[in-house]
Amino acid sequence: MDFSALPGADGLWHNLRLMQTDGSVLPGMCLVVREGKLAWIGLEAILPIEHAELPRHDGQGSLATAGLVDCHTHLVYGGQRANEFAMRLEGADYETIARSGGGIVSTVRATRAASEDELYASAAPRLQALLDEGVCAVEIKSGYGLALEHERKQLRVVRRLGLDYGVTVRATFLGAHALPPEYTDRSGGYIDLVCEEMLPALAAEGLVDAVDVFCERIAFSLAETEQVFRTAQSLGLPVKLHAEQLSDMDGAALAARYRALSCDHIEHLSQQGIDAMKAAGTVAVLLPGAYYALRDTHLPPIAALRAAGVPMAVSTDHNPGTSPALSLLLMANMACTLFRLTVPEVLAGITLHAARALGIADTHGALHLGRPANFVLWSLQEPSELAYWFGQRPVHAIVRQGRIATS
Ligand code: DI6
Ligand code: FE
Repeated sequence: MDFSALPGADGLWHNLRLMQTDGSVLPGMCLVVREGKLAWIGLEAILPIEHAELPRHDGQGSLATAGLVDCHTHLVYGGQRANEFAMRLEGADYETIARSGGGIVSTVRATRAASEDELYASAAPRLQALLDEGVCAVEIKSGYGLALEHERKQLRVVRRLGLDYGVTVRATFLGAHALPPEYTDRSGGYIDLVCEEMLPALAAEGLVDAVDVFCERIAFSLAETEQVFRTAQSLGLPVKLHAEQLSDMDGAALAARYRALSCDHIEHLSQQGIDAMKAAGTVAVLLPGAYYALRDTHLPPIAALRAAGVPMAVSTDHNPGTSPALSLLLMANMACTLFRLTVPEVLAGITLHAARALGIADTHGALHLGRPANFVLWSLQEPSELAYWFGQRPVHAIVRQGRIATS
């Protein structure tokens, strides 16, 4: 993919119905793009004269929104795990499979065996699928290498994807995702390696934008999580957490003490965790794909999060084990159907709040003057249709980083 070969989006995008942040729609709107940035937003009827002669792109009455943001993915990995899907159908559960050498560690074997180019080649079409649905910023985690050279290999692929596809990519180091086989029963030793060697080296190479940990009884303890957070803090990197997915580990409260950008999964989040997240401004990232694929029945505490005013984001959590999903709009539908998010909540959850969960809300997740042009025109009548249809791709046009990226 050569992003720089795509046509520029400079010009007057008119005949739009623009979705506002509260979910309402303004007809007769236009967006002016100059040098790849939003230079004017408003009613066509009062378009300033200096923009009147620009080349025109007729939106044909389509619904315009900010580009979507997928704030939690594990998009770069080797192999796939359909065998575990089959095993779960025969009665095995995720934790049992993980403890018997399958699960994350089996993807680690496949990722270690793959070259950088092979990882790139398998991840690229997955990224393209997200982009084709209007995603303009995406987070991609490491965590299937679990050794310096293999985590580096994953993160280099993440950076290359961002450059080649002209999409904002945030690279999150998830070295503390699972215990690699060579450290069996030596989890303290592995966390020392993560903190003393892997994270400092990868951060120095400019490969890391944030740091995540899987804090869980099949992964890392609260104390180990804190050790990683302290290292991240000393390197000036923001943290996030896979928190309370399978059990309440009190991880969210710890993450909030480190001013985490987000706590993700959170099916078993307590009121104490919610209060701590609210006080710290931490975003709750909901991952209905994993909830669905694991046939989880323990709902995240949506009503309590709503009552506390914790911002909620929704993401694919694309990964080969628990969420082989490549549609953020399907996740939006599932967040409504399974978790009972309202339409305005879910629309903010795949735009504004997802951008906050990545620390990029000053450039993504909403349309504002001066920002790089990232927007989607949808062949839809009203915003609720974004969450209502599933299995459709109602895209009319995509402008990503100032270029027309519609395939
Ligand atoms: N939680 C998840 O949902 C993914 N990682 C994590 O910590 C699952 C990763 C996998 O099973 O490969
Ligand atoms: Fe995840």
